[in-house]
Amino acid sequence: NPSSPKPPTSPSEKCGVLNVTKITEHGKKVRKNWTSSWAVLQGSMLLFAKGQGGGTSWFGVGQSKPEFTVDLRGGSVEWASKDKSSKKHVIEVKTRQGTELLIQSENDVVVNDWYRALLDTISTHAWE
Ligand code: I3S
Repeated sequence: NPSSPKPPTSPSEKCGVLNVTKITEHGKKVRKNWTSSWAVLQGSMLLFAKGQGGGTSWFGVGQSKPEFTVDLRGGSVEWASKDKSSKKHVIEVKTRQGTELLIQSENDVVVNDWYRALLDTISTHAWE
């Protein structure tokens, strides 16, 4: 219903540093390339910007191009199975466009927070 009011910001807006790698692009398997990225969740979009020397500052986002952005609408999120990565606390994100990402942090609290936020986002935008 386009006339229904929406809150000004989504409860799932979030940012922080994560390790990320694509594993599939346009439905094709790609080679893993884990990088530390500044991740921003806004609306249904999840954006990654290469950190400036691993920094966590917003200035880095302004200065560097976003590495890539994925649209979470119609996507899915789950805990990655052991065969996807040997790392701990790994989330697998699949998009409707055929991109699969692994996101990870050594900090389990950080990862649990992201897991919840990503699920929120997907359910909030499920009918768009
Ligand atoms: O799933 P894989 O192929 O075992 O992933 C590992 C590789 O990408 C490896 O790099 P090489 O492409 O040089 O083999 C990475 O260094 C590892 O981190 C990858 O595995 P993990 O289990 O860390 O996701």
